[in-house]
Amino acid sequence: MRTTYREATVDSVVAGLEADGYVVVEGVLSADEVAATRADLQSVLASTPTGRNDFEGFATQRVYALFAKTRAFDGPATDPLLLGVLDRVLGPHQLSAPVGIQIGPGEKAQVLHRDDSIYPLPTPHGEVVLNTMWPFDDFTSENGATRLVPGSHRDHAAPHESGTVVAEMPAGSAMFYLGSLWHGGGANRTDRPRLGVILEYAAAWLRPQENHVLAVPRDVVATLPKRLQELLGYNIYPPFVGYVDGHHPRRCLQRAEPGDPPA
Ligand SMILES: O=C(O)CCC(=O)C(=O)O
Repeated sequence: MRTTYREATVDSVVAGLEADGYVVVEGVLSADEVAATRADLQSVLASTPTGRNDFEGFATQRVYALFAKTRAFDGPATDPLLLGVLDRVLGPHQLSAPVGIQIGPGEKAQVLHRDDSIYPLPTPHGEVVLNTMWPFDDFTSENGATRLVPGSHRDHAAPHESGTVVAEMPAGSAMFYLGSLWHGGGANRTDRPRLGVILEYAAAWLRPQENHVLAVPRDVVATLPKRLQELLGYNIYPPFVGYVDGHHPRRCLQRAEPGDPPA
């Protein structure tokens, strides 16, 4: 399904995810926001190595620990449409893998995979992962746009390459896709890199892919909005999974002031 940010609702995005496993929402970020984020990411990419294996891509750069390196995704990660869809699809949730992905010229297509296959859960199971891809170049079939297998969230057998569609979309879009949907990065047959960022979320009772509590310095997290702090691990899964010394982990971000209740 394809829609616009102006028209999209939580209901329409959830319905599209149930039907196809993915939804492209165009016009989430303005041209100015795309340009500013791109510039910020380029300075991070200047010192980011290329991948170490076929999955990362030997001609692809990946920016891990994203929230330690840029403030450009504080807003997108807590976008109200996104949080509403996450509540419906996953229930209590957290950031799992926020990663910048710049696919360089000459990169081969990535193997098709499901993002939730890293968790050893019996299949079928309810959705435990929801991913979003944010393009900062127009994604085309030539420059490495993500390939998806529509409907494959209902069929856990590995699909054939011939079932893929290419998620062409303009910079400033956000593509939602279920963790159970088969997909992979595309081959870049152009002479320019393709820049996108994934903000991947998981159910709050799972271990996130990246350990944000170690990846993002605590004094940085202390300056962020409360919802983002929670998404970065300073939260509990009710009733108390994730406590610290018997208390809510939010307390670790609070500086002790005279008169504070004892920890
Ligand atoms: O870069 C892309 O288009 C998708 C990458 C991906 O699916 C992954 O690395 O898990």
